[in-house]
Amino acid sequence: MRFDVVTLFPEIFAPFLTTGITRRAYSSGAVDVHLFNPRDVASGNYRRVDDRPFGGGPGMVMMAEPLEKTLDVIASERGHRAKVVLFSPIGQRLDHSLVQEWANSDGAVLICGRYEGVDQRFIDAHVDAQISIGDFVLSGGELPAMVLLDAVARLQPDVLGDADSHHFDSFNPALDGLLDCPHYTRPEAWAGQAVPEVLLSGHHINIARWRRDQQLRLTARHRPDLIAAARAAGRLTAQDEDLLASIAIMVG
Ligand code: 9D3
Repeated sequence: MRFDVVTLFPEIFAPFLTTGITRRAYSSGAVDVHLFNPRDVASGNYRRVDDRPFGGGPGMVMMAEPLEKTLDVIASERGHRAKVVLFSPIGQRLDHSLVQEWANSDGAVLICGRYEGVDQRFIDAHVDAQISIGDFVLSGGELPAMVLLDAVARLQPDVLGDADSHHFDSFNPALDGLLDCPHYTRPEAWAGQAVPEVLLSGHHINIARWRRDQQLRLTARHRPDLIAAARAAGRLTAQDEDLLASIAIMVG
């Protein structure tokens, strides 16, 4: 798949694309990322990409023209017009199911807004979808674009060391939509704290049950909405329900 990222700050993507377990996905072209700076196609001596808002108010607005010219450059490279995504605080909230949809796609053009926003006429003319990563204010769409690319890249076959680690991720339906259990590694004792006995026992059935119980406890405490969703989807066993009932008794 191919993602074309439109950003005034392409240089902040370089270390992200060449570091960590996702590097292979980018360098192999499984997730082919191309960067475009609208300033490169902006006109005039000053190559303006932003201007003051009509009607007044604080901050600047990204101009439609340099963004549209950038889409033209991308379309001629690709040989067709791809879907255009704008990262914006008013967008649809990113979650696992949306990541999965983009991971199954052949890519898109990702537009990173800066300043107060983008001229609405460009959005009306060219933007197919808007995505937000949550209800907090960032200074632009670059981090959200990297968030989507990272989440998509790690879903590619052969990206994770253990070929199917992501089958066990929280929020993946394969983990029944529960939070992950705690993890421990060497040494067996650290800062006066031992590793839970069962993990050292070699008893795989007991280990699996302990991990499942931990998942249920953590999820019940921190994300009761996910317990309700797992139950509604028929993903909880009778044994799971017994464990949850025993927690409820302890609590109240
Ligand atoms: C005062 C109105 N602000 C809206 C909350 C203006 C504004 C602030 C920050 C407009 C754009 C931005 C820059 N943010 C993004 O481009 C952005 C974003 C975010 O701020 N939070 C979560 N997801 C995203 S996706 C893009």
